Amino acid sequence: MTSQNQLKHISKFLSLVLRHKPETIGLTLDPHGWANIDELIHKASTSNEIENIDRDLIQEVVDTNDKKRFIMSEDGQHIRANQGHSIRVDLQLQPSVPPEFLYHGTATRFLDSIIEQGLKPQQRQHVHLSADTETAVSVGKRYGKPVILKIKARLMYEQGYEFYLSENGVWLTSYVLPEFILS
Ligand code: HQG
Repeated sequence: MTSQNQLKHISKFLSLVLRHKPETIGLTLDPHGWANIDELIHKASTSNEIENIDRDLIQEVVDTNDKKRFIMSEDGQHIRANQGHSIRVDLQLQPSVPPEFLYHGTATRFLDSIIEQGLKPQQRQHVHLSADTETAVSVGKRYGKPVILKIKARLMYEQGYEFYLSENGVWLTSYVLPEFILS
C-alpha cells in the first residue's frame, strides 16, 4: 500500500501543476483546466519536481484525497483540480443558489483589512466559502489564529452576485463586499 506521505506529496505536486504552475514541468492545461494524464506523467518523470509518479498513484490520490481536490474525466484520459486555481481556467460551473449563510475561515491578523476591503480572491480565481463552520476553521488555521466570517450569501445572490458550487462542495464567488460579512 502507498504511504500517506507519498500520496500527500503527489497531491501537493498535482495542486502545483493543475492549479498554479503547469509550466513548472512544461505542461499546458486546456481552457477548462484539464491536463492529459499520459502527458502529465511523461513530463513529470522527465522533470526534477517529483519521483515515481504513475497512473495508479494518480488514481489513488483522486480516489482517497481528503478534500476530493481532483477529478478524472469519464474516459480516464484527463485530470483537473476541482477548485483553488490561481491560473485562469473556466471550470464551466453552473451558477447555484447558495444557502442563507456561507462561511469563510481566515486568520485574525487579516480581519481589519477584510472588514475594510471585503473578501478578495487574492491569488486565486474565486473567494472560497464553505457551508459548514468546521471546514472554515481548518481553512483559517492555515494562516494563524482562525476566525470564522459568516457571509450573507443568499442576500448577495438576491442582489445579483453569482455563486458556484465546485464538484467537491466548495462554494465560489468573485468578491464579498464588507456589508455582506458578519464576524
Ligand atoms: C484572505 C485550500 C486581507 C483570506 C482551502 C485568506 C480552501 C484577505 C487569504 C482554498 C482579504 C487567501 C482557499 C483582504 C481575503 N485583506 N486578507 N481584503 N480578502 N483575504 O489560500 O480561502 O487545501 O488564497 O481570508 O481549504 O484561505 O489547497 O484562500 O486567508 O478551500 O485544497 O487572504 O485553499 O484548499 O488565502 O483557501 P487563500 P483560502 P486546499
